[in-house]
Amino acid sequence: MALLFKGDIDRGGSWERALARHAPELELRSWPEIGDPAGIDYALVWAPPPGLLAGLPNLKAIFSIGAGIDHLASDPELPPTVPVVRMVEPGLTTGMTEFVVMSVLYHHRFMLDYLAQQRARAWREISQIGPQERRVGVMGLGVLGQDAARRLLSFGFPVAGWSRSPKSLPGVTSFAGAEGLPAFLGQSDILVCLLPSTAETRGLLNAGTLAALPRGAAIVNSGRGDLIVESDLLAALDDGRIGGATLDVFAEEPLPAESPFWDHPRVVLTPHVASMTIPDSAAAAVVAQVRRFEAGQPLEHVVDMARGY
Ligand code: NDP
Ligand code: OXD
Repeated sequence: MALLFKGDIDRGGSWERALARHAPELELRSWPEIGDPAGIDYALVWAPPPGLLAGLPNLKAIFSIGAGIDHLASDPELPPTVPVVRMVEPGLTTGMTEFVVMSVLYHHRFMLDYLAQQRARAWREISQIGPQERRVGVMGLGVLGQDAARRLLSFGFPVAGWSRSPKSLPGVTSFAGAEGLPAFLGQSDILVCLLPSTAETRGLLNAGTLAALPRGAAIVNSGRGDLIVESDLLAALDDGRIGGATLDVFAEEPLPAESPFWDHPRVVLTPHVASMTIPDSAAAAVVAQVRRFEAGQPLEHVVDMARGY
């Protein structure tokens, strides 16, 4: 049984070692040395060149190295009948929860203001408010959003979530669908975006929806850059309607050198590193899925390509 691997060159070695440790029986073919395409059963990929997967006639499943699958959906030749599985693994989930908790605490504790004061050599206290007075809204209550929401609750923040279908998560107020969006936004002092990029979510945060947030709200976007209309966010940051933003993802990546986000005083930015798939725990998850599938059981976390996630 052979698995094609096409990931990031720098971490290829760690993946090879992890896959060999978890499944010594699996023949690993690292792109571009793919050998006989007809002998490949599974693919584990990030941003494969368009057409690569279409050229594998006996492919049984495609595993995305990331939780997002937009890097696959953009391939016009993606084989339509081969299941696509998104990445769900504990390392990726833990990393995202760390990033979200860190970012929410950063805004909650006025760190953007203190950084500005530090640069101005100003020694001035800002009155602190308790977590119970800071309402956090998590957009996207999937695997990552639910884990982050649970951890945020443990700090004492009132936490709400917004998703396509209603959720019952202990302690988390659930809002769902287009009809639930205005009320959800209206009570999010810190808005965390953990939605996938789909036809329905692209541009969801625009001048109109940003205006529904409480004045001075902060935004943490670690979902996808195209969820936000960036020019609308900049305008809202410039006039103070949005008090600050932590941005890990952008419509264009790498972020162009001329982007005003780079040196905006109310923005913290990171280069799409909110979380990373950890080769060891991810290899264990992929190998478990392959074994399950080979034993005739269904794959988990299969993407509905028509829905986009
Ligand atoms: P899931 O598929 O588990 O969850 C997606 C969530 O989004 C679900 O709650 C879903 O609702 C909700 N959703 C999707 N479309 C809509 C819609 N139109 N309206 C309302 N809610 C919607 O994904 P994950 O939690 O695993 O990952 C989320 C995203 O995080 C990834 O797609 C990726 O883009 C991003 N990501 C970013 C990383 C980074 O480093 N910056 C790292 C990893 C992931 P429902 O539950 O009702 O289906
Ligand atoms: C992603 C990931 O989807 O890194 O961005 O998992």
